[in-house]
Amino acid sequence: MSGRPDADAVVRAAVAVLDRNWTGSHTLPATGLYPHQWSWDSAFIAMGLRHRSPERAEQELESLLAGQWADGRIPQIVYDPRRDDDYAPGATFWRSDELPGTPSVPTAGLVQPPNHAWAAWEVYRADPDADRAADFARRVYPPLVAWHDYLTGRRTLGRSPLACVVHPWESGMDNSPLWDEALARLPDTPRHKVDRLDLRHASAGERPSAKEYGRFFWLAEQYRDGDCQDRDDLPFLLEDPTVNTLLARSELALAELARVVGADPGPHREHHEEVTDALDALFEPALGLHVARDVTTGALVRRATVSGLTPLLLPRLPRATTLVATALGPRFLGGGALMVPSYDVTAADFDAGQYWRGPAWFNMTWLVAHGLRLHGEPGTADRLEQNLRDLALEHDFPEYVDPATGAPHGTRKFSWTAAMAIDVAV
Ligand code: 2M8
Repeated sequence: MSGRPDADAVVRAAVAVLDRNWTGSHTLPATGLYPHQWSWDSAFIAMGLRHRSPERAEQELESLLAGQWADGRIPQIVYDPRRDDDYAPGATFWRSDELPGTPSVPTAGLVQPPNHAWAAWEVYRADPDADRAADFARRVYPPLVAWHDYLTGRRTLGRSPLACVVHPWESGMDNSPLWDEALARLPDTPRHKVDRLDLRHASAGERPSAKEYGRFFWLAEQYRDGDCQDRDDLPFLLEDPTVNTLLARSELALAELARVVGADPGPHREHHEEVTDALDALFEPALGLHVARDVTTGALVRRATVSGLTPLLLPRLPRATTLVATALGPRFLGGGALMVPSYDVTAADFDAGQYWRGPAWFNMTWLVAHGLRLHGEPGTADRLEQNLRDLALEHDFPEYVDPATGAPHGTRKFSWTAAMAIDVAV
């Protein structure tokens, strides 16, 4: 995609953002609002960093893996103890050091979507130093296998090969409408005082509501007080399309890494197929895309969100034609959106500025653009990527934007926005 006049300017500015947010071992999602290392952010960041510094991209992923638990989970957050007063819930909330099988660094007990093996494979491929790349592959393959084993062993709680999330934070799409009904069944009164430290850095209208935060904390408390054990009677248990799509996509990457390190790629390919097939149970014909399944009630959550478009990343997806039509149709891109809205623009409660309830996110647009290219829509993919990098540069790498106007929201100098912009500009 080289040759576009401002590609260099995009890359220069984006690299400056990633340099600014680099701590020496990992990249903060943004200074201020997110002062620790976040799991799926780091994998997206590595995807962009690999073009400028494969070595640093390797360090980014390995610094996250230093937070892995003995049961294989890669935590949602690896805390920087020096910044524990800057984000809630912090390390003192989780007290991970009191549990057996936890790493020496403090972490959250929850997880985030598994895009790591995919990122590791892309970083490996981008590293021109063959010896360094091979060493990296040898070091990261076993912990990445353990991570997938955790998800397929302990997290398949819905009598299906699909992995469950036990908290909205685990989906990465914290206040997505997919979680509304399940959250409504929960108390919003945690014992722990809900510190809204986030509101020092972002306006209340752009963040989850007080009620949502009450429920987020209550649920996190329940999970922590159960020693972060995964049981099929947890109060929040859902199968999410993006989590499982990234699991399936990452299994393909693990198959490639297995080849490199002399392991058997077969089981990864088989698991990829199994999850791809199982995702069909989340397909909702009336909406023309995948939705979440509430394991507690057994019901599908009938809301059209960007999560349900990401199965397009899977090469052998049976519903690909329908999903492409839905992506291009009135609920998402049909009205001329510049990037992919996080929620159905035709829904009565769509809100173009409210976090995961409408705005377009750079990581999700990047994922959907990949999927559209894979399934025969290169023109739309190119247009989305062009808008992605242009809006990123124009608005100082915002966290998310109004999908119709491109107006920026959330924090600025946001790392995965910069990383995605590099990836599409080089
Ligand atoms: C947002 O989530 C955190 C909790 O994990 C928060 O709101 O404080 C989400 O956008 C999530 O996807 C992202 O990983 C995280 C850090 O950028 O921020």
